[in-house]
Amino acid sequence: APAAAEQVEPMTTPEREQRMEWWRDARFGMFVHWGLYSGLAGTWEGKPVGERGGMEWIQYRVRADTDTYAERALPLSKPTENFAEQWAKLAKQAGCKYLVFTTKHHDGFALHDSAVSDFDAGSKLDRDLVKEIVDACRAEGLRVGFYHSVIDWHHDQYEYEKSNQLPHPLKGKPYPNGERDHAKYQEYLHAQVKELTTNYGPVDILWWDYSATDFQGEEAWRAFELMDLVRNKQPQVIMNNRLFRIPEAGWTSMQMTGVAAQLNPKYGDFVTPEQHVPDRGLPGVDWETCMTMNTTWGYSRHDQAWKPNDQLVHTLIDIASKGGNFLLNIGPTGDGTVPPESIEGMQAIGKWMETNSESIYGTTASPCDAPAWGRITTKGDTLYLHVFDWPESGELTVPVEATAEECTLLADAATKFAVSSSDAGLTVKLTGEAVDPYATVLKLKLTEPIESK
Ligand code: H79
Repeated sequence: APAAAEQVEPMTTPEREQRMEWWRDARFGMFVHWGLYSGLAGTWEGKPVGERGGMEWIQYRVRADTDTYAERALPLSKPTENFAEQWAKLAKQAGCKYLVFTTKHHDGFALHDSAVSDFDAGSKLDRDLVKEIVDACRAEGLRVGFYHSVIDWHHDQYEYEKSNQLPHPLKGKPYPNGERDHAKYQEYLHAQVKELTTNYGPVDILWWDYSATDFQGEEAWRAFELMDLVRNKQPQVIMNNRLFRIPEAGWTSMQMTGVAAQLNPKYGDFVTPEQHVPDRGLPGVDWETCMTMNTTWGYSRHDQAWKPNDQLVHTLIDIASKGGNFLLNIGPTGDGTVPPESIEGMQAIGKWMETNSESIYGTTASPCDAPAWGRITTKGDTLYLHVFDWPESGELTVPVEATAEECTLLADAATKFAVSSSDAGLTVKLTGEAVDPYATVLKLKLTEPIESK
């Protein structure tokens, strides 16, 4: 955690506070990685490219040029007629309030029907997959976000030797067609983003990915102009800060350690720790952990390292107890089918949410450090006690200075527990057993509202 002296008041505006409201209440979203890599399924020339991680990076991992990659991947990319409906229904069932999907990943293949490219679903699949997905989300009442890669391995003017840090399948090899003019790539990037923010109705989130410390912001993407373009088309949109990778942008774009604990909205509305949950949140900094259910974002038939359901539920609760959002990924196959393990995991969360979502939606961080028995979320004068380990002693201590009004089971308001107070805080006297295999939630009503930490 940063030193106290580094902590400064976050900068914000009433407009920003207003547009962040739904997102802060939502707490839970579904991420979807689907692209040409999905059909390849982590396999190249009949062999697994690896067991773990990053199969949406398969083109890079085998160092394929874009023609070879596309030639092999395209025949394997055939979304079913109702694939988008399946995704949206699953998100809804899981209790997600929003869905963020890849409009373009690093391989450069655009899922919409783009007038400025022929490396897109319109040209190659005769479909507008962005429209199909957006329509499906709206039909389920979900907010919708566009993940858009600013890195592009397909565009012939993308200057891949500019950064030492950003990988590219052709890195170290000469440019196939001589000189490059990165400004032309920037034009193309802006043009596609203009299409995406003009032709599909309201867009709730722009999820940029990603920058390196040696290639970012203005130089790499004409970032401020790009953000302005989006904001002008979509005044309510919120954006992450991955167009940048500088200390002034607050917490770094992927990890949340090592820089000043400030998020300047000039660089984005929220920060995005990837594949990890921070030890604690920071007041006034909006953050969202994105995570996979196995180890890869894009589908791989070789990755079976699925996280167990209790871990998924606990992670959602842990994040909420620290004031963050959880963006949990699925990687559908080439025809858009969601892996059965992902369906199971999402449904397990959904089942838990059916009874307990009141303790997640619209809550803020815990008023105290995480106790050994579980996690706490806050809503005004109410604490939600998420009991991961039902204590043998029959007692739960909540280390807060407060007075209790009553404590009930969230799943059954008729079940009440006695609460006593001492120097250690409030102690709940439990009766019976845990009513949920993952987390039993108690609703502890206080006599006064309490502050989140
Ligand atoms: O879209 C997902 C990832 O592809 C992208 N962001 C999420 C949301 C991303 N994750 N990590 N990175 C980008 C940074 C790059 C990591 C790498 Fe690797 C380590 C690139 C090369 C080595 C992972 C492992 C990818 C290939 C091997």
